[in-house]
Amino acid sequence: MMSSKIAIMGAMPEEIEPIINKLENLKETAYAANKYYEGTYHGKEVVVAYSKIGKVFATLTATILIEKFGCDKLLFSGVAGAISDELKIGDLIIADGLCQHDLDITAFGHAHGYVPEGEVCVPSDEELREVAKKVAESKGLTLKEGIIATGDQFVADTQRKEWISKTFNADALEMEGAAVAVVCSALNVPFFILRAISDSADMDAGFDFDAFLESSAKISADFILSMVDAIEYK
Ligand code: 3QA
Repeated sequence: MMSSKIAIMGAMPEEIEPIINKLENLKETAYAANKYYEGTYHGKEVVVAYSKIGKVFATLTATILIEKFGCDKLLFSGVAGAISDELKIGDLIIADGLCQHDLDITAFGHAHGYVPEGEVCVPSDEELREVAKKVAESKGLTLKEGIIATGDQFVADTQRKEWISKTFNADALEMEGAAVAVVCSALNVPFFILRAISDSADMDAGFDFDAFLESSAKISADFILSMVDAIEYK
């Protein structure tokens, strides 16, 4: 059996606290103006960090988890704004692909989210998605699978949300997923993005986010820990 080190990443402290609280053999390392938590969960090695908000910080943290800490899988846990009407606060969505809704060189005739040598939509690892579906089944939870749109904006505007919906066919939006996807895909590291809904990216989003960040982050974190249990090393 090959040993493995699983990165677990969030953007905000609230998104990773429920995970760090359950680790054994915890060791904290300060690096690159951030903190990285190495430990074990039921015997499996994990490294946990929150990046801070947005694509740039997410890129930095994902890269460090892989290049400095040697993680060979990355699981992201956090909250998101819902686009799909099917998604209510507390519901879980996994990304089958991630795109950057604020990446725009359309002045040159390119599609939204596209730059040369990039992809509009970066697919997540299929095996990890299968693990997630098994975990959901065993817990009796509904998992939606769809496109997640990422951008450096907290969206609290129905028009912007509608535009993202029709341009990218996205079901949820957040501020880090696509950055993690670009890093992991370039470095050939299987990755998985899970989000629990905290708001609906509309007029009430700011208020809902504050009210549901903690509870939704916990729903996502608990699911991710069950995934760590379910991941089999080969
Ligand atoms: C929002 C967090 C960022 O890491 C992206 C939450 C949930 N709802 C969203 C929405 N639009 C975009 N993203 C999201 N996360 C950071 S702003 C609040 C910071 O409070 C996903 C997400 N509607 C800091 C306290 O001042």
